[in-house]
Amino acid sequence: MAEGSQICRNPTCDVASTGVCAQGHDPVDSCAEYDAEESELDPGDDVSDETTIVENRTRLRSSEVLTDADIWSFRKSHRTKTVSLIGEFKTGKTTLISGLYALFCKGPFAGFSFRGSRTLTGFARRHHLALESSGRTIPTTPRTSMADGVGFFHLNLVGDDGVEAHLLIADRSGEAFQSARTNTTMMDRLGDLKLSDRVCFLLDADRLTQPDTRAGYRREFKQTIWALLQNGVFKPNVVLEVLTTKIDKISRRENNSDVVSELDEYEKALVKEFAAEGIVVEAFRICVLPRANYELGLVGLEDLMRRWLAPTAPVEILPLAPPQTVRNIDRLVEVWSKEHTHG
Ligand SMILES: Nc1nc2c(ncn2[C@@H]2O[C@H](COP(=O)(O)OP(=O)(O)O)[C@@H](O)[C@H]2O)c(=O)[nH]1
Ligand SMILES: [Mg+2]
Repeated sequence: MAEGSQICRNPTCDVASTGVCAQGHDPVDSCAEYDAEESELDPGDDVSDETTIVENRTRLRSSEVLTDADIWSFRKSHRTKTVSLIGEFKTGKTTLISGLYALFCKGPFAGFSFRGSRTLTGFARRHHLALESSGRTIPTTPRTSMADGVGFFHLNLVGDDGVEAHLLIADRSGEAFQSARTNTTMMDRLGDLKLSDRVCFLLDADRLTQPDTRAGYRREFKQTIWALLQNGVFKPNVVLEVLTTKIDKISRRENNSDVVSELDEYEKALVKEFAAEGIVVEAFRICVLPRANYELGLVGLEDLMRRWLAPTAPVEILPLAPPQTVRNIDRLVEVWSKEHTHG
């Protein structure tokens, strides 16, 4: 208690030292003589103790894969590029994601260096299963099940020019797309695709060229893209690409050149079919786990990274000037737009 403090107007009351009111009022501040303003019996002490505890706590993120809900707030506070991988199960989506993570673990790649990630555990979980040290005889990644929904992996990278980039890669179960192709009510469950700046349709080179799977797979692959486009699941300026995976598998076949030209033809026909409807789709090839042909090594990943992180043209946000204006004031938007573009 500070010296000279006077919390009770009654000079005979010792409330300041004993906390007991001479007139027996309880609580003490219900006494008319008691001056709460001068009181040093600070009821806020408890609260400030709590505050100290809160300040000393560190919030740990789980660093598992992000959900739709997490990325809404993430995208509001960071400039991000979102890439969605679409492909039936076992086309190599998860392998591609863990392969990219592994490359950035080693060092700078495709003009970018690793700066951080919100999904390190998620990456590590997928990656360790793709390595020999996991105890498996062949490298593989866990199968993503439909119940898992969509999961986003995050990479925070910095370019050689010092520019920071946030990449979100969406991995979703293959079953979700298979069901969406045949049952359009499932499209509602693919709402996250509206966030994607780029969508990659993964085409399994092996399944495409095996005599027993060839016909059905070719048809279904195209149908999936058409079904998604016709149901308007993408945002208007989305970039679409077909990514042929596992090209090591076809490079080792006996009739190798025939198979490669078969793939060539399919890719070209696909690009042409969509172009005829005014839809730009480009085709690229990758190999992430060249276990059918180790000499081939990794294919297409450096270009893929540069492509995915390439700066996009700024979105036109200026309002359109109203047509045929009579009054000068109605032409202000047009005047400002010109100043903005020329200035
Ligand atoms: N030979 C070869 N196998 C691959 C390649 N990429 C993925 N795989 C294999 O294909 C299988 C399915 O891959 P996964 O990434 O789990 O497919 P997802 O279901 O689309 O996520 C796994 O056994 C992988 O090891 C590749 O480039 N070459
Ligand atoms: Mg998977």
